[in-house]
Amino acid sequence: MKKWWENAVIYQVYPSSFQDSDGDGIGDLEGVINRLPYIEKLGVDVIWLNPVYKSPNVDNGYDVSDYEDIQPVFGDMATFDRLLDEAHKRNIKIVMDLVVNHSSDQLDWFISSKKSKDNPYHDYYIWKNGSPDKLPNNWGSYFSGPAWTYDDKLGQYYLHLFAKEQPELNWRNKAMRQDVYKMMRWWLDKGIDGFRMDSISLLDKPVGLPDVPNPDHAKYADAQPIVADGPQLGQYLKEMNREVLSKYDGVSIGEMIGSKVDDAREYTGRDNHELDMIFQFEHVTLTPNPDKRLGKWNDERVKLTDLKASLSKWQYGLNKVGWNSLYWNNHDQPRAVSRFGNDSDEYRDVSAKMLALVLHLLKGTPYIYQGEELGMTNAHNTSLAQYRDLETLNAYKEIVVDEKLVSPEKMLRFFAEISRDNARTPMQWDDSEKAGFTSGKPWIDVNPNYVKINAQDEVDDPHSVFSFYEKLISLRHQSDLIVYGDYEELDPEDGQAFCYKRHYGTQTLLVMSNFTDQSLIRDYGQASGNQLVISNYSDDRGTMLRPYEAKAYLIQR
Ligand code: TEU
Repeated sequence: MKKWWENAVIYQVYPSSFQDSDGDGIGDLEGVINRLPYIEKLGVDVIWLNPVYKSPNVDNGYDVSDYEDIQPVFGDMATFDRLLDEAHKRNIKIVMDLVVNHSSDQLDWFISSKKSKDNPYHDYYIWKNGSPDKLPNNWGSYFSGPAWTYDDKLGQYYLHLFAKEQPELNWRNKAMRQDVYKMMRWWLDKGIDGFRMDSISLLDKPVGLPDVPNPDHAKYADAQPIVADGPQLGQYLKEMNREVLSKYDGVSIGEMIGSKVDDAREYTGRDNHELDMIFQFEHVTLTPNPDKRLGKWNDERVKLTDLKASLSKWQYGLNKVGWNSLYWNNHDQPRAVSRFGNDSDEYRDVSAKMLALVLHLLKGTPYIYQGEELGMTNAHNTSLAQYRDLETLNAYKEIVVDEKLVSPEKMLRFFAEISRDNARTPMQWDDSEKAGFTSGKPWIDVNPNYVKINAQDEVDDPHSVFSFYEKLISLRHQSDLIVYGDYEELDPEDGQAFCYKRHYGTQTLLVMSNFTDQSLIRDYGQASGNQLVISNYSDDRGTMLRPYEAKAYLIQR
């Protein structure tokens, strides 16, 4: 049976950076409402809203201190209800971000939990007896430093895989899980259309919380290999599905850092009744620094053959037994046109369209991260003062200041390539001051290239990146071949072009793309009288692929 989200396209709104309506320099819900006509014109079906819950904002809202109230800087619940209503009027669904691998340390559950060891909420979190000078194990945080913080009063440590203000929830505790399910129902009963589930692959920590064996790191070990995809995770997801998700027609999307294809076949397998689809991280973590102590901080460009191999593995791996989320960008990843394309003046437009075509003609549900549809680029920051993200700032302190592993200049080069802040610069609406994002001082610098790259210039330009995304979305909405066709990669060893086919009944779609600034010749029989469906060039040169040229042909067998 077909599911509504199989031919949907999802637009990700990072509220802080989308549209400010009250001049405080921070985006808000009223701003999202004001921009619904823009989102509607793009033609997407769903908005995934990053967290807007009450939060101390240590990690830009991924530290929730009240799951059933709105962060005042974003507005109030009445405004959220109006956003939901206005979106539904436009046939746009709203998916919320569910952050239940951890909470804020300001959530009442944690405030109670740390009152005493026998408090009913104590076991909602993960505590270990210990002394101030001996950590329970060698685990490190994604945001630098140890994954443990000591509470003097209790004489215990609590676990946090992210910031110390984000204590891990204990999913072995049934009462805690029931409270999460109750909260989920509260939102679904309001009429939201599903959840993107943050860090959900990390819920089931290994029994005994053992050390990571043979850690490569200087000080703290990367716990992900022994935490992600724990043996109980499937049971928790089945229980969540049974008790909540199965009772609604919403979509469930797991953010599953560390998950492999076999794990995903379980999580998204239709008959397993767990999740509908997942975000996997393989294609966006292909170039970790060879020095493990530096983790992801690197400025090496990915090899196309590695990128293709990863995408193909997931296309083949989930074909007919699961479902992929298709993405290049989100609020944690650098801008794709800078990372995988070419953001020079000469090639930014055409390479942004090439990346869009390659992604949107794959099998799965495509995601567009705000500004991607304009061809927005990395920030190209030159100073540490321009960064806001704690992951970036903590890494600088640990790697450059404390450990002195690399120079400030080198670390700033790494940040310019892959800091999460590259995706968090304000939406570029027009060429007025601050790009029309705010009338105040933006919380993070607007990318100076807004004068050339902005929605006002693109929305009505039939040759713009925006219009190209509109075409791709419209194509998906009218084509079972694009939604359901089987994937076949062509020439995996080709390090310059990414070409593949999609097969559905008697129809075949041939997709060809050039990832380089050179002209190539690639002949897959496309020229013999087949219908050119879409191209990022205005004419067709048959077997020639010009710089960053991408096109698709319908081949009737
Ligand atoms: O991220 C999960 C995650 O592990 C990575 O994306 C991580 O944020 C980092 O970028 C890896 O280098 C989710 C949210 O998307 C992220 O914004 C939050 O900071 C994180 O969880 C904690 O809630």
